[in-house]
Amino acid sequence: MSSAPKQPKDRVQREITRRTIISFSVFFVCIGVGIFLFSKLYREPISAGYLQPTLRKVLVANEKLFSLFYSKTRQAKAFKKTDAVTKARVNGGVGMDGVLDTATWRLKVVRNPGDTLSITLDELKALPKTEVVFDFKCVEGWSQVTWWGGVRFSDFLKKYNLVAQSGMRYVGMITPDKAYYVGNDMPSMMQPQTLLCYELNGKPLPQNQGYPLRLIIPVKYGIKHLKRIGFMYFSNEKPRDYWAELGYDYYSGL
Ligand SMILES: Nc1nc2c(c(=O)[nH]1)N[C@H]1C(S)=C(S)[C@@H](COP(=O)(O)O)O[C@H]1N2
Ligand SMILES: [Mo]
Repeated sequence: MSSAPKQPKDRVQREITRRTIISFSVFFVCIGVGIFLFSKLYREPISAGYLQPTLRKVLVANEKLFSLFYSKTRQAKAFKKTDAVTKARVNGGVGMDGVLDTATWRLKVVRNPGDTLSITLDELKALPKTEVVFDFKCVEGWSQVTWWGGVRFSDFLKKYNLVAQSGMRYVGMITPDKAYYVGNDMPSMMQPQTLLCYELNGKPLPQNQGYPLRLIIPVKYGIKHLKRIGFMYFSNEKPRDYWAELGYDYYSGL
């Protein structure tokens, strides 16, 4: 009789011990697996693009997922002109050395191999103008509402008989000195807010913000908005991309 109440207590104690052992085992196995995977990733040779292949695979998977949910009608939130800052921040000066002179500048567009268009700023300004006010976001962590004007990329394609080229997967752009270059997917380029832009706050672009012509592509981070366009081409392969080659996400969508 006297030992009867002890039995359930022992059982409870044994059960607690058993569960504690299981918990700690699971805990240590998890840590072990974590350390193993991390050291495997850490030792992985870094190939093209300054990134471990496994991490690169994660970026590519993300890109596929984003593209899946992307619709042609998706647009960046539009703001009023009065919401825009009067002094837009300047960031990034690769390919922007010296002062650009539009007496000699031409937008070179490779329509087909051996068929390159050469377009002046006045010719671009003669096309219908579109204005866009949106929240410009830089991967470095700042954003500001800015007001831009120029010709819609899709309008530009129609006017210059480049509609067949819009069937290709990418558009590549390069500065005149070839130091900065980006690639953008065609659905993002054809989005109605994407501009070949020549105005900021209703005035010609300042030199350091891409005079005479820059890309404004509101569904992408700032790195994709190439300033001072010199060359444009169309491709089914991913065009070379300055920041993607330094490890950033190629798609860089918002
Ligand atoms: N030619 C050129 N274009 C560029 C860059 C650059 O370094 N060179 N930097 C990019 C980055 S990182 C950002 S955030 C935006 C900044 O545009 P802004 O100077 O008009 O603010 O330009 C993009 N376009
Ligand atoms: Mo940026």
